[in-house]
This record gives sequence, C-alpha cells and structure tokens, in this order.
Amino acid sequence: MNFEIPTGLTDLLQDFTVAVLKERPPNLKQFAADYFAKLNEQNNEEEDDDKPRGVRFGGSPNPEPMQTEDDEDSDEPMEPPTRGFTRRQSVSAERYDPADDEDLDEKVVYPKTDEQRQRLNEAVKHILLFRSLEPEQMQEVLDAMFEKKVLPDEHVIDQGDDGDNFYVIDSGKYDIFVNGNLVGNYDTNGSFGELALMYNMPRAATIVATTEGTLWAMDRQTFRRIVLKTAFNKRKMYEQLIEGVPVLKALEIYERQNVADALFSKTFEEGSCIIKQGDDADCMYFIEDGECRVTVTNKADPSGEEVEVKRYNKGGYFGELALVTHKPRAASVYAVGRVKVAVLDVQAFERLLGPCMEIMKRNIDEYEEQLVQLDLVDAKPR
Ligand code: 1OR
Repeated sequence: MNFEIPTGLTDLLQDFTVAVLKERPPNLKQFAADYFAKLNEQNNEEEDDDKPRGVRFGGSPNPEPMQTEDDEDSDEPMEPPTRGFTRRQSVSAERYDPADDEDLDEKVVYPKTDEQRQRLNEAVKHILLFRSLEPEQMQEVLDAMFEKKVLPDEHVIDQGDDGDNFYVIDSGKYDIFVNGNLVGNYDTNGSFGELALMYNMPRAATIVATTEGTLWAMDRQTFRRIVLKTAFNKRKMYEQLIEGVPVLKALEIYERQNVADALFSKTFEEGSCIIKQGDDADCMYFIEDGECRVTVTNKADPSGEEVEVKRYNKGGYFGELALVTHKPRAASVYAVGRVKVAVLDVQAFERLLGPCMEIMKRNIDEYEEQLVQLDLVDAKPR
C-alpha cells in the first residue's frame, strides 16, 4: 500500500520530538496537547499579522542570530540552564526549506599557519556532517573555521541559547548536559552544535569543557551556506530509510540523525558480490532497494559449492556479524537484480549502534542456529 506523506508532517513531528527530548515531560500526552495547541495559536496569530516573527532561515541576506525576548538572563549560569520550549515557540514553528537558501553571504577566510591547518585537517577527517561535501566546499569549510581555546568548566554552549557556531573538537574533553543531567561526553574528537543551526531551534544541550581544549568553530552563516543543505537533505533521506529498518528503532532521534550523517549509498548490479566469505570486515549494509542472497560454503567442503541460506529485502541489514565478533566474514552476500544499499563503516557502527546491539546479538544467535540446522557449521558446545 502506498501512503502519501503530507507536506510538513516530517518537520512538524521532528520539531515536536526535539521539544520532547529537550523537555523530557513527565506526561507526554499532556505535553503534546499543550505543544500543538500553542503551535496552532501562534500560527493563527501569524496569519493575522503581516510582520514576520522570529527569524527565517535564509530569509535575509545577512541574518542576525535569533533574537530573544529576555536579555536579563545573559549572565553565565552556574548550572546548565533549562528553558521551556514556549520561549522559542515561534522558532520551533518555523519550517526550514533548503530551497529558500540563496548563496548571498560572503565567503569567510581565517588565515592559518601550516601547523593549524594540519591540526584542522586531522580534526575534520571524521566529521560525519562534512562527509558528502565536494572538495571545493570542504576547502571553503576549512578556510572559514577559526580556532577557539577553552578552559576547564567553560560553557561552550548553553541549552536554550541561540545558535551561533558549529564546533569541531581539536582537543580536550567535554561533558554534555540535557536539562541539567549529564547525558554523555566527547573525548578529543567529534563535533557539536549543529542542531540549533540546522533546525533553527534553541541549543538542545549544554556543552561544558572538563579540560583545557581547542575547538574549531564555524559561524552560523557559513554553516548554513555550505554544510546545511547537503547535510539536511542527507538526514531527511536516510531518516526515512532508518524508519524502515526495525533494528534501528532502538535509536533516539538524535542518534538516528547521527547514523544518517554517517551513511552513504552504493549500488550493486545483478549477481555482484557485496560481501565475500572469509574477507576482513570494515562495514555493514542496510538495503535501500532490491534483494540480496546470502550463501555459505559447506564446512565439510570449504572450496566447494555455496549454499543459499537466506534472502534480504528492503529494510534488511547484513554485515554486522563480523563487526560484532571481530572475525572474518562468515558468509557471502550477492545482489539479486540491482541493489541499492546504505553503508555504515565500522567506526560509525561502534560509536553509534550501541543501543541496537542487544537486538543484533539476538539475531546473530539465530544465524548460528540456522546454520547448525542446515548442517553447515558444527553446533557450539553449550
Ligand atoms: P545544539 O546546536 O543544539 C548543543 O547545541 C549540541 O549538543 C547539539 O546541537 C548537539 O550537537 C550536541 N541531544 C541533543 N543534542 C546533543 C545531544 C543530545 N548530545 C550532544 N548534543 N543527546 C545526548 C546523546 C548522548 C540526547 C539526549 C536526550
């Protein structure tokens, strides 16, 4: 059955989900009722009013960071702050349309020494959001980044604030707080601060340096001009794929977005070998389109015939076993017709799929049983 997704539904639900993640309301239904009622109220007000409210992404050639109504709380808070979504409801009600963005902003170049350039190159190597940039775009990104030194206990970002920069970690450790609770940390690599710039919403978390450190920062306009469109579309595209993969349901929205940043697509023609039994493994695959068949060589005749043991279709995944067991590929996988897969490399797998590991391991136990039943491997002693 085909369903048509109404325009705006994804954005609406995404904004709502982000608000839930930020607020962690004790009563979700009540929160949802209030949230949508306020959104509706505000939309009605906007219709009655010619003047634009809030700030539209891409709406002006040189947009200022989002304005807040309350300036009295600009002092550095002692605790990671918590603020309600209502403060920024006009922003969360906005829809971002990358097509609105015009390349009107000036290029920014921060001159760098060779030593700085080298450090920056190293720091951006594994930044998922930069993955699909063209070489010229990447060059612009490198030019536009500026160095920022931080001290222990320094708040790099405060939850609820306006989004100014996107940050890539060069060195140092950083704690992540949401609503005052420590929810994670960064240790000498990674990046943060993209959410507020991508979705035009207040900062979703507080980031505090726990050591001295160095960050590379990129201003909001440059991020929007170079990184946003590609990254936004990529998230959208893979978020849909991720929705259709049951094993990834265990991920929170923020984790799904990171997985979306990390994926890249590859197409295999009919009959081509995607995975070869015995090879070393460096990635896993999710089927975007098409069908794959899995074959195993009989234990008694390793050089002999391959036996088909399984087929995978859209929404299926494979190639995770070797990444979990750190052993060579246990089976071969071939394309049945043309197949499009999304590939996740081992580093991203290890960093991002922790929450899915239980389900994957359960499925892995099932492989073992199937192979034993087919008499292709010896049963493991229990
Ligand atoms: P930002 O622009 O909102 C704070 O500024 C940044 O912290 C945010 O972008 C992310 O880059 C980063 N939830 C939301 N933002 C997070 C999270 C996070 N972790 C890091 N950031 N969660 C923690 C996941 C370990 C989910 C908590 C429910």
